[in-house]
Amino acid sequence: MGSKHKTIQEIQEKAEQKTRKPPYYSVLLLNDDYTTMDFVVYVLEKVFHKSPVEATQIMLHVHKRGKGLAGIYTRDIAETKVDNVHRLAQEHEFPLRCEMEKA
Ligand code: TYC
Repeated sequence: MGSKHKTIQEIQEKAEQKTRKPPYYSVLLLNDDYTTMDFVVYVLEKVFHKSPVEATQIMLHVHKRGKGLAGIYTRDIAETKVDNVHRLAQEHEFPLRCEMEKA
């Protein structure tokens, strides 16, 4: 299998593979006029494992500013969180929206 000696390029590639981090995604909650504040706090506690105090702070930020960060995750986890928020919202007949973007 070729020379037993690694080229500088091979060593650099190996080092890069070892230090490369997975891409992270921000999961954002969007404000609307119909979802109750209590339900948004509930979602932040259940889906994003926030404390009651932090969940309330995030909910109020979204309510006032239109959008807010619920958490940062790798892609698969972020996709699952978005799906879980939309499924819970549908079940409770709220229009709550959630989106992800590259962090
Ligand atoms: N604006 C909503 C209300 O006044 C509360 C709310 C907050 C809705 C955050 C969605 O992501 C949201 N009932």
